[in-house]
Amino acid sequence: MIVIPGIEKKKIGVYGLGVTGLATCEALAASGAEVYCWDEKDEARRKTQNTRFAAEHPKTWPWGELKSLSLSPGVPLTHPAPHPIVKKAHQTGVEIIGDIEFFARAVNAAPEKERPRVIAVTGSNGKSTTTALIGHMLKECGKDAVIGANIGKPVLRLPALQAHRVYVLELSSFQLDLAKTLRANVAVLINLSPDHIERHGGMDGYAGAKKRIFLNQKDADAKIIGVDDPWSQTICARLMAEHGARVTPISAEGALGRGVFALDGRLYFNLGDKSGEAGGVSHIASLRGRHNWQNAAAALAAAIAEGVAPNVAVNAMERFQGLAHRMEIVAKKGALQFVNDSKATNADAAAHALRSYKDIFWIVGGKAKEGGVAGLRPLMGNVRGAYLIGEAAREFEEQLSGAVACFQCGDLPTAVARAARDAAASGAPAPVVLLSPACASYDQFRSFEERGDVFRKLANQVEIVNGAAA
Ligand code: UMA
Repeated sequence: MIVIPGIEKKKIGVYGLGVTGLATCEALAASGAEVYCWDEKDEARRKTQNTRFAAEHPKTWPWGELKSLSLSPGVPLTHPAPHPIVKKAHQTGVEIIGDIEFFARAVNAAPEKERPRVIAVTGSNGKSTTTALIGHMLKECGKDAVIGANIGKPVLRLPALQAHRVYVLELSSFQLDLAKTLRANVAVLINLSPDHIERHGGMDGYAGAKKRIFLNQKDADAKIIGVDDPWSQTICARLMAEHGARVTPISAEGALGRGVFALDGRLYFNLGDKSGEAGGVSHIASLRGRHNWQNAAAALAAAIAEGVAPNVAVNAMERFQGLAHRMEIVAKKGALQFVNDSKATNADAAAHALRSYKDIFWIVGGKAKEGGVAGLRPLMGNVRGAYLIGEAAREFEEQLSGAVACFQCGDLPTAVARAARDAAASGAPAPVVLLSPACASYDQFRSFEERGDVFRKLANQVEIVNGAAA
């Protein structure tokens, strides 16, 4: 656990008691603070029974004495409208921060020689894979690397600060909005495409939150940024104008005069004082597809910034197992593969999987995001059928109509059964039943993880008898 200095006997409010809120309460209480916490759900509040921070309605909090309000990332800060707790904090002059800011304050309070290193990773897609890959490579090189934050393990639950430790953090736009003094020794912005727009009031607000990853960096700190989309390119151009050689552009689309890039699954670095080929990744199952080559290029740039030799870093990638719910092969039945890409909660993310396989039997739908799936029509050449589920099913059928055969399935068990039956009967040499929903999961599941776990279970229950799914 991270101990936060300077908050002993201070009164601090914590709003939202999911994984972030509970970890924050624990760390604050262990650091000597007086914690006031609340969650709108009974079930979440119950988790504070018999703790040092029993939930108490914000109406009774000592607002005049509160030092800070720690907000969970899921609580709206500005859009679509500030949450009432945010308004209350503004009215009473209480600062609003998040768990990442407490971590930053703990790191900033450490004497320079004892300060651990921080690698912060963000982007619209691929940030979990890149974070895990950086952590994996550093560990293989004998470093004491720990990974956390948006990837699932709340930052304040990570092991205590130590000088030799490297904290590799995946940060969301919500978390970045609530972090004010975080300084990353290495900051990575992989890519930008529209996501969480409703929470940031538009693309400008979203990109503004994402570029906060570079906030507070010193000139010598590494600034790594993708240049394969127009929004990241604009941020990169501004950073280069200010910081020149400490900016490392990355690309999976073409060679760069300066930077780290992937060409046909091979990684190259061109960093002024050193340049060359680091090795190939196209044969690594967990790094399949061009989008993963972008992640690999970003991770390689971060490893180089941490002093790892490029060929050693790429060699370590060979043993990277990948993450659950990201193009994860969960079952194989003869030639038929079941791929769980439940983390693909928007069309852009689903596009990666749709480009990576042929003869896809695609399970898609859930709670739709802005823009839907109309933009995926050009990829339907790889798709034999779309098996539609959830709230978005009718709307998606209209958007895909004429580009691919659509089947209304309602729920995931029905979709898996139909897709598996059709895939087994298709005669395709290597058919793939792919769950890549391009949607949030909340209409039918508690989370994308639960949706992926249900898919894994269903896929393993499918039986192929005489070439047909039973
Ligand atoms: N709550 C309220 N009022 C509100 C909103 C939420 O009381 O207005 C309560 C809910 O009842 C619930 C709790 O707050 O009990 C949930 O808090 P939360 O939504 O902030 O979620 P956590 O459980 O704390 O998980 C968060 C991240 N979730 C979000 O940002 C939505 C997790 O990222 C992250 O792994 C975790 O912190 C640890 O850092 C998930 C995610 O979907 C995976 N992230 C988004 C993404 O990757 O696109 C940003």
